[in-house]
Amino acid sequence: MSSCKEIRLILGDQLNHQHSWFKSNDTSILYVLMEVKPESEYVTHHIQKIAGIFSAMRNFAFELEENGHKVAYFKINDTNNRQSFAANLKSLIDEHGADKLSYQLPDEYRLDELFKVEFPKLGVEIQAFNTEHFFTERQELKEQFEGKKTFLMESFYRKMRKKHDVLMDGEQPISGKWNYDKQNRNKLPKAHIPTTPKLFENDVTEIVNEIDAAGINYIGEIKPKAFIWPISRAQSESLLQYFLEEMLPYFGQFQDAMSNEYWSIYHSRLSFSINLKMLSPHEVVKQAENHWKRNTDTINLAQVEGFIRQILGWREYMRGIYWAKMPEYATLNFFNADKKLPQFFWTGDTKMNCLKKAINQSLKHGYAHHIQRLMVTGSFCTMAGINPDEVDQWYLGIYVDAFDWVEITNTRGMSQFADGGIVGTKPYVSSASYINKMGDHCKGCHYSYSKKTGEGACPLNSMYWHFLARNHDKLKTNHRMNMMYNVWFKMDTAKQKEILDQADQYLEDIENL
Ligand code: FAD
Ligand code: DLZ
Repeated sequence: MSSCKEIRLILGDQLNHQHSWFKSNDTSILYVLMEVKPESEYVTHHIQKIAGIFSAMRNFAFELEENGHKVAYFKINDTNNRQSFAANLKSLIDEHGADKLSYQLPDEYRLDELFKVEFPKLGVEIQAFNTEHFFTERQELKEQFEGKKTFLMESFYRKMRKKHDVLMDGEQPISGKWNYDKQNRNKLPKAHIPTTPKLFENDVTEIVNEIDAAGINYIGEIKPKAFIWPISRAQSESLLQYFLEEMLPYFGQFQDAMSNEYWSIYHSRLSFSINLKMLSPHEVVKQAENHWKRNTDTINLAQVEGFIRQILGWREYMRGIYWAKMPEYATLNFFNADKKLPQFFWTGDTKMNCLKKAINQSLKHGYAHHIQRLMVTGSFCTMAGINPDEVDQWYLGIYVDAFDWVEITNTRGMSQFADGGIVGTKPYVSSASYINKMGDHCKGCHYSYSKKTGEGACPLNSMYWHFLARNHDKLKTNHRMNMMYNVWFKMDTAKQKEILDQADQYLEDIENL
């Protein structure tokens, strides 16, 4: 039996080669990673998410060993795998006579609490370490907005730009402007063909077979011999380089565009790598800024600012909200929405073309870009009054990048407005005119985007007004909603009734839309 004084736990989303833990080699330290069933089953995950995480964990463990570290790895079907973090750790502590357990702070509240309760029972010294991943500390956002009613992302973002000296000219933003959001709202021009996304062809057959053998329930499709997501730091780095060279010149401009044909347009598809910590947000932001500085003739500031805002701004802001507001945040339901998520979210079988595309590509790739998540599936659920618990379960399961801290703040907060306006200043809901403005989904759709009522009217149109009308009491003091309520109250009552009746009809028959 080899003895190790200290056991260090690494979670499936803590694959950070740059962590100070790995700066030197120490044979009295045993690193441990484990595939355990409860983590695969707290929600029904997409098969690509489970296979991607297990593959990346196995690669990480292999690379640590190659670098001279001692590693224990529990595969999902190993006979000695007790399928729990604490039970597996206990057996390692006993086997090695270790007297200390270290772990990196989990990003998820559930695990953070679990570890605080279970680890002290193991009878060894416990030490928690920072993940050394984020720009901010867990409580930083809370402290910044102490005593304030709202947490404004824009003021947080500007502070971050200054603090980390990103796109700055002294104390001022480069070129004098902080935000180019308004320039980032174009649809794809007619003949425009976006750059092909970089897809890997990883063979994950063995892992998928093991997941099946373990009897883990999952959703979605996978091509096990050509798995498209990056499963190592090297692949993640090459995806980042590809993005900088091929996609960044158009990123901001087409950030909000939607398309029948192109499923990721100019989006980076880096969220899986960043959330697993195979890439650090610092290096992604710095490399984007430096790449822009070297290529100002081909990349304008709006493109790079749009990208950096997502990572230095939104991503850190969402994490800050999570730690400021959990665990209550996971229970918020501002509109008291209580409907069930329609079955077509699991099959893609709907006549609404925008939803069909977004759901089918999510099942196919475990991915949809931000506007699909926010303005297609998200907006539909908000307007239909779906219970946010069900909406959260769907988003947390289906996307390869979905982890509670960033899923729940985006879904329950930004998308469903179930937090009553902590993350967003107004609900993100849209009628068909927005969908039609930003892409080509409405062309060839079973429904007509220009009709509010009657045969073939797009359900989104009447649902939009139904949502506003039934939630007037909750939204009437929100100044950002004034314009839309003015339009609604100027409509004659017969027209209003026709629209509400149409929406009622659609909502009653929601499974068949
Ligand atoms: P890009 O468009 O290329 O953006 C670059 C990077 O910016 C992303 O990789 C991501 O790290 C970061 N980013 C962009 N927007 C956000 C945001 N709103 N919050 C946090 N980070 C952001 N993101 C997740 O990582 N996990 C989730 O579970 C998740 N769930 C979401 C659910 C809903 C309802 C909505 C509206 C958004 C959600 N997002 C989530 C945010 C965003 O949609 C994804 O980060 C993005 O689509 C990932 O694709 P990408 O890497 O191509 O992003
Ligand atoms: C999502 C996930 C899955 C499916 N499996 C594992 C696992 O077997 N072992 C592990 O350490 N982590 C896994 N994860 C990630 C965790 O469930 C959890 O979401 C993150 O660690 C929270 O930040």
